[in-house]
Formats: sequence, C-alpha cells, structure tokens
Amino acid sequence: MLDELEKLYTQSLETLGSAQETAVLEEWYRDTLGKKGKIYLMTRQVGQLSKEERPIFGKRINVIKTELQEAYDGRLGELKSAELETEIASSAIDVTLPGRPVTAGGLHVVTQTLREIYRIFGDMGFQIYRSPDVETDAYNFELLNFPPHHPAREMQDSFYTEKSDVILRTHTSAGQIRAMREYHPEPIRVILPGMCYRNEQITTRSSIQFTQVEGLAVGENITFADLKGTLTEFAKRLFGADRKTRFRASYFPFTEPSAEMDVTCFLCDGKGCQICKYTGWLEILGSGMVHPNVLRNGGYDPEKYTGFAFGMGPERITMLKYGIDDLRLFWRNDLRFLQQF
Ligand code: 2U9
Repeated sequence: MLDELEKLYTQSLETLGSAQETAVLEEWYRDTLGKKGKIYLMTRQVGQLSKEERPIFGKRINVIKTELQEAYDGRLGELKSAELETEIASSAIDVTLPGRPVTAGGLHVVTQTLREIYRIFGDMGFQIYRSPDVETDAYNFELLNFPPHHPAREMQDSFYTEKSDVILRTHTSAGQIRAMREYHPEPIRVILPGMCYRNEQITTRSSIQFTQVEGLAVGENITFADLKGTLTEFAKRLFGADRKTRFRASYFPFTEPSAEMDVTCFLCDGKGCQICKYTGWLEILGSGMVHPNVLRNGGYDPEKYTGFAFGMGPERITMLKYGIDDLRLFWRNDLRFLQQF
C-alpha cells in the first residue's frame, strides 16, 4: 500500500510537470485530488492496513496531499502567466503606428457657389433673408403681379398641396414681399437664397427642384444705373475682373423694365466656344426695376420709393463654371462626382 502511494505521488508529479495547458491541469486535479480522485480512493483503503501501519500511512498521505496541492497551485500559476504572456504578445498594439485617417467631408459644389455669392453681396451690404419653402398662391404669384391665369400658375408648372392655395414656392420672389412687409418704410438690401420647386421634367437641363438666389434693393432714389452697377460688379467678382456685361431687354411680371444680363464667356474670353455656344456671351441672371404694383403690395409708395431686383440659378452658374452638362449630377450623391470639387 505504502509503495503504491509513493508510486502515485511520483507519477502525479510527473504528469503535473508535463502539463502544458490549464485544461490538462483541471483534469489532473479531478483525477488526483478531486472527490473521486486517486488520493481520496487510497484514503478509503486505510482500513485494510494493520494497527501499526495505519498512523504512518495516514501521516504520509496527508503530506503527499499537501505537496501535490502546492505543486498543482504552482504549476497552475506558471501556466496562467504563460497564457497571459501569449495573450499580451498576440494582441499587442503598436502604439507608434499613425492614427487611422478620418475622411473629411466637403461642401457640395453648389453650396460653394452659394457661399461665394453670399460673400460678394455681403461685401456690398446685402443681408441674407430666408423665407418659407411652402408658400401661398398670394405671395408666390398674386402679390408679384402675376395675372390670374398666368401659365406659371398651372398645375403642370407648380406643386400644389391639399390646400388649394398652398404651393411649394416656384421662386424665392415670395420672400421679397415678406421682406418688404417686414422692413417698410426702411430701405432694403437683401438676397434670398433657397430651394425652389417646379413641376417639370427631370432632365440634364431642368429638374423638379433647384436652388435660386434672388436679390432686392429698395430705397428712395434707386435707378437702373444702380442695378447695372451692382450686377456688373457682382459678375466681375464671380467670373473675373476682366469680364464684360450686357443687358438685354426682357419681361417679368414683377419688374418693369426687365433685363437679362450676359457676361463675356469666362472660358473663351468672348471668342466663342462650346460652353457659350460660340456667342461669346453667357446669360447669368434676370433683373429689373420692381414693378410699382409689387412695391405697393410690399407696403412701399411707388411715388416715393423705387427698387431693383434680380434672380439667378446657382446650379446653372456652377455648370457653366465647371463645364458640367447634367443638372442631375448635383443630386445623385455620387461621390465620384462630388469629390471633384
Ligand atoms: C419681388 C420683386 C422683384 C426677381 C427677379 C428674375 C428677374 C429672374 C430667374 C433667373 C433664373 C429665376 O432661377 S431662375 O430661374 N429670375 O430672372 N427674378 S427679376 O424679381 C423680383 C422678385 C420679387 C418682390
């Protein structure tokens, strides 16, 4: 019995020493020191020994149990720290590596054009006036001197809502009436940027929504010369100081006289190219002196006050500037297009 015990002791120590992972140790523990382990079973047999052998055997088996427990604890500690080392080594982070770059966003190319327009008119004392995208028929048409059956008021041109006289604005001109009613009788110098909506085909040249920037200056002795001077300066700052401008008579219900403004083509400098359709000129905006009825609708006495107004399409200006030939590219969210600007 005693030599069996000694054999078990040396064998257990060997198995313990050769164990390479904690799982093997757990198994060893169950096998040797556990409830059904070999040491426990041998303790149970002490009854078979003689009276003289019993105390010797009992003392020895307790010493062995303690030594095996210590050897187990020591080995477990070694294996655990070895496992930790491996873990640390494999998951090591190289702190000297550069950080992951954060991709920076950018401004939409039309937003860039808008901000350039804001800066130019801001330098000339115009403030930005914002007004609702959803408007009433009165503000969007009637108060702007549109006759009752003007084609622009047709369903095929404007987006109507359930309320028959509420539409999505077709131009930011409605905001100019609001500005006049807010500021009269003070002089006004505002630009009105914003999204406008028309019930038109979505093609390379037209869309159901587009950005517009309109402007309005009202005061006591504003003349057509002020209109020409302001808009020519704007064109030179936006397209280059050596640009020339020309004004061609035109018609809008809300202005009289009305004029469209061209600027010499900034690509071919007026010689003629594909962008300016070989005319040397690019139409940039529409303008005119505010119609007396419209001034009156805004709360200004046309006998005392005059004003000029203009309207432009930043998408069109951007397309001319960068030679973009499809309006839909602006709103397709295709980064291959947007990231070029
Ligand atoms: C009020 C008084 C006058 C705004 C004007 C234009 C000429 C014009 C178009 C240019 C391209 C709209 O974006 S576009 O399609 N606009 O040509 N707009 S004068 O005149 C006003 C507006 C409001 C109270």
